[in-house]
Amino acid sequence: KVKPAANPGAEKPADIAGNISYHATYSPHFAPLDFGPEQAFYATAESVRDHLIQRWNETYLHFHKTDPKQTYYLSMEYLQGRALTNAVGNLGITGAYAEAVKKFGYELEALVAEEKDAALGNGGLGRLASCFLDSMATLNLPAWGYGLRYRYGLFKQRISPEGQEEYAEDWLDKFTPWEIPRHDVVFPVRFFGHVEILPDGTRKWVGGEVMKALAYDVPIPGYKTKNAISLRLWEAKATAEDFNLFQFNDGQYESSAQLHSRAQQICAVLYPGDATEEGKLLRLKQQFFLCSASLQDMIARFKERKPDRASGKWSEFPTKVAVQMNDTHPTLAIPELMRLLMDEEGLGWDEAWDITYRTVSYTNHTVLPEALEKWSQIVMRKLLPRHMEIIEEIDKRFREMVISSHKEMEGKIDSMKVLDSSNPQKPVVRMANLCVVSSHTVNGVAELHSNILKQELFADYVSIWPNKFQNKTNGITPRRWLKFCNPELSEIVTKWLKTDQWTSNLDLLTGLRKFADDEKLHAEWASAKLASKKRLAKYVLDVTGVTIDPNSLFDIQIKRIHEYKRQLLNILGAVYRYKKLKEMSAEERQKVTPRTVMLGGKAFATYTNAKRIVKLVNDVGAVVNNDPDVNKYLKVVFIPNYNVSVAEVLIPGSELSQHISTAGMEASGTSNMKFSLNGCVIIGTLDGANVEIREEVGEDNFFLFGAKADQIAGLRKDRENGLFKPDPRFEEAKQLIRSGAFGTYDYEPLLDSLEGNSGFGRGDYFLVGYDFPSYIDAQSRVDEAYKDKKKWIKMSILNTAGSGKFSSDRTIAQYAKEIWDIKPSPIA
Ligand code: DL6
Repeated sequence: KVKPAANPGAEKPADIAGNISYHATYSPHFAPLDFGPEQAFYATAESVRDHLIQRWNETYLHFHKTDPKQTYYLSMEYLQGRALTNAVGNLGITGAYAEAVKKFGYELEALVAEEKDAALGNGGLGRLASCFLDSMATLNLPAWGYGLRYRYGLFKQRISPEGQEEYAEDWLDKFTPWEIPRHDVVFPVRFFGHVEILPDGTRKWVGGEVMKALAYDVPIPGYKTKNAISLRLWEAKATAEDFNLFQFNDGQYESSAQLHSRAQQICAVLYPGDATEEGKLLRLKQQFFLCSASLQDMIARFKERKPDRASGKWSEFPTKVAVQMNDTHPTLAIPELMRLLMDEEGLGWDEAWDITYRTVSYTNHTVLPEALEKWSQIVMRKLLPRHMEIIEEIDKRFREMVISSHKEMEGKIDSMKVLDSSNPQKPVVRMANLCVVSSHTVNGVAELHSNILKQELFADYVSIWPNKFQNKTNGITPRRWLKFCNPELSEIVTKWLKTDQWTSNLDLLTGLRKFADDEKLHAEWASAKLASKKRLAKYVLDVTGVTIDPNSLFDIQIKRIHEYKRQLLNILGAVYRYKKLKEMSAEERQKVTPRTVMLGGKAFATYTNAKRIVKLVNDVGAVVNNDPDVNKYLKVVFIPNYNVSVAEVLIPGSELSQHISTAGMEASGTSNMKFSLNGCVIIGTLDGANVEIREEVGEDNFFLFGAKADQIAGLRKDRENGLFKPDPRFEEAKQLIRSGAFGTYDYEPLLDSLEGNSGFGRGDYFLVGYDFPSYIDAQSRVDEAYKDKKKWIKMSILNTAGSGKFSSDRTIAQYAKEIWDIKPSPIA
């Protein structure tokens, strides 16, 4: 075997090729004669993995010796995407690997495309977690991620004449080269059972079913550093003892392996449907499985680093361990840490509570009421009887504390308490309340969102804990989202800044501002953008069969399909544009700015209106794109199966992107940051991080429209009182759809949601009608601005120049300092 060099940067392409050959020959997966692109990808990835393992081990040993305080990020979602480009890029060995694979007749880009996306997440929350890991490693922070190893990632979306169809995304179909199964890291996780009181009065959770949590480590290399951290993913397993050999030999195959099949269900899919009681139970099991395995692992490591801790230095725990809960999904970490400390380690309530409170912190990612998790107390008691006891005690003590120390808040206890039993048939645990009550810090993810948390959602708690609430505006990793996905633009940035340091100090981008009028830069910028647009046009042709013109304005909205994100506003705008184009003479049309509107995103399988929106976009596209009168001036394309690697093609090629949620509803958004960083101008509302992006890039370089967050409640009231007068242009757009111009599918339920003054599924809750006229006006300003190429390119440059704040390095440095109290610890 050709060993990987200790310093990967110094490795010669010939040695790398030898190492790839080794993996191609001895890897158990391939016949030696068959070295097609897929096999070449796996062998190359395994060769890169050797470096990652070396660094992972060195980092682990370094942390073991130096025993720093370490953060553990608990998240049910990670949207890692592809790893090869990122790995060689962060290790600084892209050129050497590109040369090495040429020896086998391959281009590195072609091999990269063989990799399946690791889509263990749903949207922004999961991608944020992945960007955070990249920054934690890059900043040399002692920090790890914990998640679940879902067998099937987020579903694959196909578009049929009926609309969106969902298929299992089989990222583990063959295997993933990036994970290391850790048969040495296994913990038991119990479900069901009952609580026993032991003779000494302590309580013990016993019985029920016990599964094994087996760790898989995914090494995360930092950029330009030797440090590599871990994303530790858990898989549920049953043991040989759980296999009933007698039943099997008796032909009872299914019942002989019941626990095995229940274990498989736990990590089968992300967000199993929760319409049924079984589905709800499975989701709760998943959440607990993540929390229990991760906490046992943290405690084991805490003891491993200083063996004398095993005999009781528990007060040190919060000085060595920080646990960040990514939204409420890992809330069970709170009662599980309490249980482990009390029932397994023998601590009393007060000490266990003090440790837990000082250890855990919580990030809120949404104010949408339907997304604030509530779990049935009945289900919780059945699945986790000891945890339910602990939650009851936390709730009781919280209420007592309010009455004894904050008498003035007594009247608010009902909405603040953790347990809501107001409906005796359906008593629930409010997970966000449990998080707020039990965490030392709670943060929102953009200034506006954090203010809404403090002033509305969690306002009552602020008077009890004025210093508990913080803001940590989200960020994105500039490595994946500019350097690697847009090499043309990133070379220009490096050339004009005369340094590539911006990749780890994104604030340096402000240095571009002084060249914003430079014609030479304009020419280079425009040519890089055109190259990315051409690549995108080819991609669109490949996946949809639609030809788009790289000289038209590329206008993109990509995100989960949701009514609050208002893809419906976008498509109604496109319908209105189509109608106006149809009404124009051929001469008039020639003055119009040609535009290609692209939308992409997945609708949750049971979210009917979101699926109707997907269908509408596709139907509008089918008519517009085939209408010879207008298709030189307008195309509407739905990009299927939007995921991280698709975003890496779309974002560099974008010129305008839409972030148009109803103000106050999008906690932050992170694709807005990716677009702006890539020199794309935003059309958007004053919502989430849009507010801060506009401040940074300048008002003139952002197309603003729509109601403000503090107007929304009043506007909804006005509407209920019949005071809303729809703009005729809005009526025209809806009418054209109703006329059947885009087919005979029943769009009425969707359009009806925009009508009426109130009522279930009616009354235009998301204020599409109210914002429509200002949206159309803003789009006209876009058309005018795009005609002035100089002006547009300057806007584009100033967007990139103003993106420094939105690096996840900045965000993570703030978490490290202001919440976790951890410090960089680079390997020497
Ligand atoms: O913080 C990451 C991301 C934000 O950028 C989005 O604005 C927000 O919608 C998302 N939140 C969630 C949580 N559930 N919901 N809805 O995904 O977090």
